[in-house]
Amino acid sequence: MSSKDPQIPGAPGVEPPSHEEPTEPRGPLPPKADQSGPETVSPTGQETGTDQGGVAQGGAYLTTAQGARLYETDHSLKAGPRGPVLLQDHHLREKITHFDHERIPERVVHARGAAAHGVFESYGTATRITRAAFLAEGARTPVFVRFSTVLGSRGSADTVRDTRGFATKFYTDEGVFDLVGNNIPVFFIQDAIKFPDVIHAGKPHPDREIPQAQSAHDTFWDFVTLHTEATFHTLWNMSDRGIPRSYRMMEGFGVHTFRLVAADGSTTLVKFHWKPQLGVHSLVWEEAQLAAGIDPDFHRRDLADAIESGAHPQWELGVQTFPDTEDQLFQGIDLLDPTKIVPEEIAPVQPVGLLTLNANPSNYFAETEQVAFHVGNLVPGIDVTNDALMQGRLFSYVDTQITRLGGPNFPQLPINRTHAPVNDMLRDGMHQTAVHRGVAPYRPNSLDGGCPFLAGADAGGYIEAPVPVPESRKVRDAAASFDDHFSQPRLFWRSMTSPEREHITAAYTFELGKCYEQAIKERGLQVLANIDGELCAAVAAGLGLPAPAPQVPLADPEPSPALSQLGRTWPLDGRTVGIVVADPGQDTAELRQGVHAAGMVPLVVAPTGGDGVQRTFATARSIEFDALVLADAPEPAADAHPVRDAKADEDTAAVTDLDPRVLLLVTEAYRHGKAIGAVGEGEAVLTAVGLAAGSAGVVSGDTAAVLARLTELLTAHRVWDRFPPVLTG
Ligand code: HDE
Repeated sequence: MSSKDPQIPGAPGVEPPSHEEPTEPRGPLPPKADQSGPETVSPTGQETGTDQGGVAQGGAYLTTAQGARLYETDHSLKAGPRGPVLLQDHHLREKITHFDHERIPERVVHARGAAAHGVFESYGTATRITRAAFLAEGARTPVFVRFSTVLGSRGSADTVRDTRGFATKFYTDEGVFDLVGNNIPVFFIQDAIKFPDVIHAGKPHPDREIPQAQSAHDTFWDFVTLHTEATFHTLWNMSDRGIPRSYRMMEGFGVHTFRLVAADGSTTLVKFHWKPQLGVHSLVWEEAQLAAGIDPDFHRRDLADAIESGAHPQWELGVQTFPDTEDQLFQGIDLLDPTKIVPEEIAPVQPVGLLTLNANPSNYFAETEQVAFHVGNLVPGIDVTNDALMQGRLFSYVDTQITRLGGPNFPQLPINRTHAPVNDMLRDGMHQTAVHRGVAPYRPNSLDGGCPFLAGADAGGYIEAPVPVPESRKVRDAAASFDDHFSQPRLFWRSMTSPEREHITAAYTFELGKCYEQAIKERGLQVLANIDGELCAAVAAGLGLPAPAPQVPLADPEPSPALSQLGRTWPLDGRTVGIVVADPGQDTAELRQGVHAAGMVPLVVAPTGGDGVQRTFATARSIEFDALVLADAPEPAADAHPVRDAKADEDTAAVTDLDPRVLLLVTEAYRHGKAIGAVGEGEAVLTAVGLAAGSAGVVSGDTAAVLARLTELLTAHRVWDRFPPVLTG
């Protein structure tokens, strides 16, 4: 046997291989704590035995898919070491063939996402209006939540300007309930038949497939300026809501009006809201753009890191309730029009339960990618309305999932399995994994003893609310109230604070400025003129175009303060504070402990790596931090300080001595409205950057004083005084 012949360990005359891999097989790794998927229950209610303790492999040895143990997997079977590969190499063909088919189609929209497991605890406050068991007092329901962007493909950046999906799967005892919502409470269109139009307009141009995950291009603005029912959703996108700071800091909305059904059969119309305990916060645009390049996984990482560090994000589920009247209007607002909100000041959001995300998925593909949500996954006590957008969605989700997940049996995938017993008569099909018993998958039958039986309301059957259908005639049309496209955008604009208006103005100026077609820019300005003259004039000035006059009467709506993200204070769980040190060996214990004690995450940033250093000047960038602390310099390492030699008493400009990466870190943090603190010698950095202590949100002093002030500043998310009012408002 030549030295090039395959070495079969244990074969007669073959020495064990001498390389550094372990020679004794190890058992599979134990599953990570608290990270298992939903219960492994087959559609027939039996244990499937496919869950092997959270690891892919069930045994110690590498095997084929059929379980035969393999002695080698690095070389194809050849006719001699330099000869051709043999067709009979089944292991080669199995390995390559499976790899060739590893990818499934990405979602046609919402392709880019991140998800987490959690629990929903009901307060019991909704029992008067719904019989849904998971909303009964004290009910605890496992959930899986997937957040997403809409336009980008699977590998696109997280922080692009876009709507975010917020889809929740409740594994209730009465079956799966999916609340497939967004972080924006209105939609671009009033009827699902236009969904292909708005998505084709938003997706990259079909000729060059650019731009990726962006709305700042001609086809998007062509559509939304011609089709003015999109105005309100577009305005939300151009506001700070389009660039959330974190998935943990977004509101969620069911968008449509749903119908709740109580035990006595009475019905109530509701809109669902998710309210984040951490408040609603956003990036600033430059930060979002930087993050798209520096850390395209910014939101995905933030969610996973926060959960892993124990900062479990929470949202309250709430409902706005409306009487189920024949006209389905509430104070003149058409509840069937998904381009309208009902201001919270006239219909308060009433909390009904608490969602906590407490475990990361253990396998992205099996869970986040294969999860399939559907607006039609309803439980007794929750019903749909005649909203034409919702009605189209009731068709679309299963349809698209049949293609994406390769057939009709995707409800059997572990992440999609209900936790309620399943006794359906759906049979066979691609990827069927259940071994159904019995001979009579039909009703009525006598051969299976007449089973399964039907369940009336008393036995928890899902019974559609017997609401009257309006008497009318067939039309392709909508109610006249759907024609008002501008009064609620104006309400939104007038509810914004000064920095929020600035951001909106800058966003429109950027997005329309990226369009090539003059006619589209002009139409964009016309839409803005119909919202507000000052907004239109500011964007027109930025584009270098005249501001048109409004084409509709401009109303004077009562502002809705609930729409603004500013003006309150919020908890700091999971916020990150960068501690910039001059020396990797520097003692930062007091600072780190202080940051930890405030529920935040300290990240030490040093010139080079070292013990206790999480980021170096080469790897750190301001986007990662909510605040910066410039730590005291250790004695006598003045020459290793970020300001290598402040030379305060010499003419040399101190800034030239500052490490340029620290200069960038501090100036970006300042520009993005982040709190900055300097302890002791750290103040020299402020001087070198040209920031006086006492500038808005810049503090100095001893460790305790700096931490106390930073913590206070952070509760408002950003230092809003750094964004001076430009518009008169
Ligand atoms: Fe979706 N939407 N959508 N959508 N949607 C999908 O289903 C659709 C709409 C939303 O994390 C698709 O499995 C139509 C509104 C989320 O897996 C598809 C219309 C809202 C997600 C689909 C809408 C949403 C989707 C693509 C009517 C907020 C991601 C992949 C115009 C209330 C769920 C898939 C996840 C996904 C159709 C509009 C939310 C094609 C026809 C309004 C969060 O079925």
